[in-house]
Amino acid sequence: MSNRTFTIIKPDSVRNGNFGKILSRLESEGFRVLGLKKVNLSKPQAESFYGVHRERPFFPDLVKYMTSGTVYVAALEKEGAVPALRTLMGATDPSKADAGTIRKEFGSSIEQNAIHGSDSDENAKIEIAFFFAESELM
Ligand code: FUP
Repeated sequence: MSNRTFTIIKPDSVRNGNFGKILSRLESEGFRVLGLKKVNLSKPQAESFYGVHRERPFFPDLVKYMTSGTVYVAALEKEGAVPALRTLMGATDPSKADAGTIRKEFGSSIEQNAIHGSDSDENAKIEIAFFFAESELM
């Protein structure tokens, strides 16, 4: 199992002033930040990042939302990072997420759900490489 995962602190979190709180939560749960960038995603970047969902009805709105404001992207390290972050994030729909999860605390809808986390080691590697050169991770 890899020790790396990838996260996006999404536009609603940044707009609502929750970036620092979410980062603090990640750190207190034992994630180390290997790389961090403040980014405004372009439409092609958002379309490509969420390419697996291209045919889904929510795709245009998802792209519009993800390009609606600044995000922070980060590469994180922790033992069993992928499942650890998925558990900490909670279910995609914040109303269905467990108490104490980031999405329950900070998300407002299935679209504006505060945070992204990779769903497999393979995708974590792809998503980290989407935003970071290996030399930028430390
Ligand atoms: P997750 O891995 O929990 O982020 O969820 P998915 O990969 O299934 O979905 C990716 C993103 O698409 C979600 F974060 C939000 C968006 N989405 C919707 O807007 N509507 C849906 O019905 C499902 C997902």
